[in-house]
Amino acid sequence: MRVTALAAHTPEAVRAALAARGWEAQPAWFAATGLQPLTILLEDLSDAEREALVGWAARAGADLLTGQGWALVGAAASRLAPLARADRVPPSLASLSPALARFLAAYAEPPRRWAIRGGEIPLEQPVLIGIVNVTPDSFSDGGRYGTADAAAAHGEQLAAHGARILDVGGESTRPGAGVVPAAAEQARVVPVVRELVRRGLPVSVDTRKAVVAAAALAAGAVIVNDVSGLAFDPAMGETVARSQAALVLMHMRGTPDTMDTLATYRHVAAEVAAELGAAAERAEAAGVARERIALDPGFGFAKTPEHNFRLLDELATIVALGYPVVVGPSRKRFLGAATGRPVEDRDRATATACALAWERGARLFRVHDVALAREALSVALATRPAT
Ligand code: PMM
Repeated sequence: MRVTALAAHTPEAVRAALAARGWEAQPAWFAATGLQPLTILLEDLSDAEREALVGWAARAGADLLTGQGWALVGAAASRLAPLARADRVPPSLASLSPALARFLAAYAEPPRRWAIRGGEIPLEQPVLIGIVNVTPDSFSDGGRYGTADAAAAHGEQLAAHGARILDVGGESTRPGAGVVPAAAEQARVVPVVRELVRRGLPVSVDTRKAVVAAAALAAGAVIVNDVSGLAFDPAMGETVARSQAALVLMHMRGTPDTMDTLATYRHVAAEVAAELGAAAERAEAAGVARERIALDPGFGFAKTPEHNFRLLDELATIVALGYPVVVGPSRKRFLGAATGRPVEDRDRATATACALAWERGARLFRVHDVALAREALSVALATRPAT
């Protein structure tokens, strides 16, 4: 007998093994996704739920590690699936079905498009978001594009390098930065948005403030990128909903001047996923359609380098929420911690982080050096096409 260990971290190896042995494409893919091992973490479990879970795991042949109020369940996706079905789940475990059903659906059918105002962005290929900062003090490129014309020309160059979206920001969010008054921020971003829109480029506005977002949307922006995840301005959700713009909800805690003291997590991936899930619920409650929402783990915001690396490795936990995932590692401090490179020499590290993030399910990449990230992502795409 000959024994080969397959690369079972994705269904691809099993699909290919079945295809090589004569299976048709469709059944091979379904069988491969069913065989895929998954692990779910259940928290806030009552004693009765935990007991029911122990019984179920023994019957289903699932692996279970459990403690007070929590359980880790590991099994093939096909074994976990009955727990997501109202007609199959034991009654005492019914409360876990809706979340598990969403997770399994996101895993089997990840979003293939992101709806933006007036159109949609396909997600089969990496989507590059070029950074156009019009701030005098951004940590990596502050003060370089002081006039609307210079900023727009820079944006146009990023588009020529492959940026599908240009993200215009007028308020630095580097650690310790204070709030820029809305009028000043608006005066910085609106002329640049207008100029980029005039040149036919899709624009996202990077702001936490509803009035700035509204002014940028009136000037033709199609996406709002809110680094506070709707936590800063209570009017933001409705402003975005009214305009039918798309919304990026980024994770952070506190504000840029307090966030470094709030980088305290027991289990960073689970906590960031829970907080982003709550932000998405707030956005939907404010009227933003689910298909217009994208999530971003917020590298560098209320996170130590170790937290950022853990999150990058465990990005699939955020992807499992079922929304398109954006990442913005560009030139950030944690990349300096790994490479020893100063901020102006972190574009290769950024491109590498993007490739790793693609492999874990991210689809949109907010970067300064679009050409380099695109090159790294083309290798990642060839290795792992979007499912
Ligand atoms: N990072 C910065 C600003 N805006 N938006 C999203 N969605 N994700 C990010 O990671 C992010 C962001 C800070 O970086 P910059 O000063 O270089 O723009």
